[in-house]
This record gives sequence, structure tokens and C-alpha cells, in this order.
Amino acid sequence: MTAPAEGTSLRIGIIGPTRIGKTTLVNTLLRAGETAFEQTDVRMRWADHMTERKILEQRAELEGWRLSKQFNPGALRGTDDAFVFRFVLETGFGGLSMRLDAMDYPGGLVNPAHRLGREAEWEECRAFIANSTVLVVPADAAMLMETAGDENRHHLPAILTTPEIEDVARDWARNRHQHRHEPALAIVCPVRTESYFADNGGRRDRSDELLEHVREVYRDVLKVIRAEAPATRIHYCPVDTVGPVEFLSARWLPDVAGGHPHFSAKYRVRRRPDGHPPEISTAGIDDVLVLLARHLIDLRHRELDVTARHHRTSANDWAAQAVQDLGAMRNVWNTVSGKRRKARRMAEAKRLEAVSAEEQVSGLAGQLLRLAELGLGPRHREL
Ligand SMILES: Nc1nc2c(ncn2[C@@H]2O[C@H](COP(=O)(O)OP(=O)(O)OP(=O)(O)O)[C@@H](O)[C@H]2O)c(=O)[nH]1
Ligand SMILES: [Mg+2]
Repeated sequence: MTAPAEGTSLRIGIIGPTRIGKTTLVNTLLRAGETAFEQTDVRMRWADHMTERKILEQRAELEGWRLSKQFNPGALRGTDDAFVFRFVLETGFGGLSMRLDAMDYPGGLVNPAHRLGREAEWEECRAFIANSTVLVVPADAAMLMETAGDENRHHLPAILTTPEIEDVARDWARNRHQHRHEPALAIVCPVRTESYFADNGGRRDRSDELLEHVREVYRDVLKVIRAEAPATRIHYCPVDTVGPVEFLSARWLPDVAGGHPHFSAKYRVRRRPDGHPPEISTAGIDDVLVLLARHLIDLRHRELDVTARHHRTSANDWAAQAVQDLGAMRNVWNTVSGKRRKARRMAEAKRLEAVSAEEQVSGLAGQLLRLAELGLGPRHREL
């Protein structure tokens, strides 16, 4: 089991190039985690002050957009240094919680041409991702959709760093395959999907097209996960992290250093029909949250089940020793020397430990059932 002992953390590995939306996704996840799952009491919250600070910084930027009515989906600052977001997932049962870490880093590190002098930093991030329980791959929906039929589309693998993502996904999948008794979870998350769904203020539903583009552009990433860890469940969860914005136009900007051109998209703000200022309105993020919560609680459930069985066997063994018939002489000796008393005491202690672990196992099973009943939204697919 790689599910952690007390005090250690489960990991979420996010792999994607610069400006794809990694930091925004982590922030959106936490914001959703604070309020989602009302029926289950499952919650996700920050676990340390540095994480709280990062989350509040991005929230302040988003609030600034709201107040100035200037939504600018390219304007949030990029990440300068690798940073581990630390979360707590409260299972909603008996005060049982799990620690969760997600590594965020400047996406420029993924591209070998942009990481000169920062190789050690990247190796650390790469190792974190490879050893993660869950792999998350954000994808830029606007870039996938708006470059279809464009002569510059052949730059997508270089811009989206899909070959580098494939390498990291291979390491992750090999690692998961070594723990194949555990379920393995990968989530592909297209972001900037506001213009391609009609469920969050958008006018047109182009979700089928988006799915096809993701399958096409990330084909080799999906292939390598399936080849190296065939039991992995690969989920597809498109997410709007902003909401009231609409793709307007895009152009290709030449690279000053002579590299591939850059895709630059413009968005307009959707006004609300009642004339009020637009509000941030996320969509699709609850699916990611439900999948993560189910997966992680499932891991803890399995781990506790093993512990409960172990305590139960041990309790039975001690109980058997307490009444074992070893012949008249040794029976008397074991009673006089206190051996039988000790065996009875141990049997009782182990029985209590088994009962407590069994209660937790059945409590978590109940939570898993409730999470399953919550279901997943209409945006979700399994790949
Ligand atoms: N409209 C819209 N904009 C998004 C979405 N997700 C991210 N963005 C914007 O895309 C820009 C880049 O997002 P980041 O989260 O900073 O990207 P990153 O992958 O962390 O980038 P680096 O830190 O450079 O690696 C930000 O200005 C976000 O506001 C989305 O779902 N919808
Ligand atoms: Mg970032």
C-alpha cells in the first residue's frame, strides 16, 4: 500500500506547460472543496499558512477582476518557484482526515529549452509527479479548438509540451503499475472551456468537438498510460475556472528568440442578462473533486481494512492462546504464571483495536457510497 501512514501525505501530480492553468486549477479545486459535498461532510481545506497565503493571493486577483469588471484570462501572474500546496481532505467520518499535497511549479520547467540552470528544480518536480497517487493533466481548450484547420497547428506539441508530458506520464504509470493492487487515477482537465459548453452562460455546445481534439492531441499521453498501467481509470473533466468569458479571437505572435510562434487568445466578458456585473462562475470542478475524494477515501478504506483484519486475526490468536488445552500440568502452569491472563488481556486489547478499525472501515464505506450517489456531472467522460 502506498496509502500513507499517519503524518504522511498523498500526492497529486499536475503536469503541464507554462500558462496552461495549473495554479488556477489547484485554487479552483480548493475553493470548490470548502463548500462541496454538503450531504457527505467531506471537505477539502488548506493545511498550512503558506498554502492559505497562495490561495488568498489568487483569490484577491480574481476579486480584483470582479470589482474592476475587467476579466482578463491571461492576466494572472505565472508561478516563479516550485511550491507544494498542502491540503487536508476531511473524510466526513469520525474526524478522520487525510493530508494531500499538490506540487505547483513554473510550467516553463517542463520544456528543456526553458529550464537551463534549473534542472535540479525540475528533477524534484518530476520525481514528485512520478510518485503521485493521482495524475492531473490540464489542457487548453481554446488552443485545441481554435487552431483546428490552422497551418500553425503543427506547433501544438511544442507549445503544449505533449512529448514531455508523455515522458512524465510514463514514469507515473510505471510507478502505479508497481502498486497495481491499488486503483490508479488519471484526470485530463481541459480548462478555458467557457466557449464550448452551453451550461455556464455559453451559447453553443461544442463539447463533442473538444473531446475529439483532446483525444487527438493527447493521443500518445493516453496511450502510454494505458500501455504502462492498464488498470488506470482515465477520466475527462472539462473545467471553467472563470465563467463569464467568451473566446473572441486569436493570433499567432512570433517568438523574439526565433522559437515557435505563440498562440495568443482574446476573450470578451459576457454581460449578465440583468445588466449586473459578471461573477466568477466555475463549472466542472466538482467532478474533479468527487473523483479525488472517492479515490483517496477508497485508498484509506482499503488500508484500514487490512489493518482491521490484522487486528481481528491477532485478537483471535490471543483468545485461542488464553483457552488452549496444553495438558493438565502446563495448563496449571500457564494459569499460575499469568500467561493465560496476559493472553486474555491481549485478546481484549486487539479486539478493541479491531472494533475501532472496523467502525472506521464501515464509516468510510458509507462515505464512499454517498460520494458514488452524488454522481458525476454531464461534462464528465471516461476516456
Ligand atoms: N477563461 C479562463 N481562463 C483560465 C482558465 N484557467 C486558467 N485561466 C487563465 O490562464 C492564465 C494562466 O493560468 P495559470 O493557472 O497561471 O497557469 P500556470 O499553468 O500555473 O502557469 P505557470 O505558472 O506559468 O506554469 C491565468 O491568467 C488564468 O486566469 C479557465 O478555465 N478559463
Ligand atoms: Mg502557475
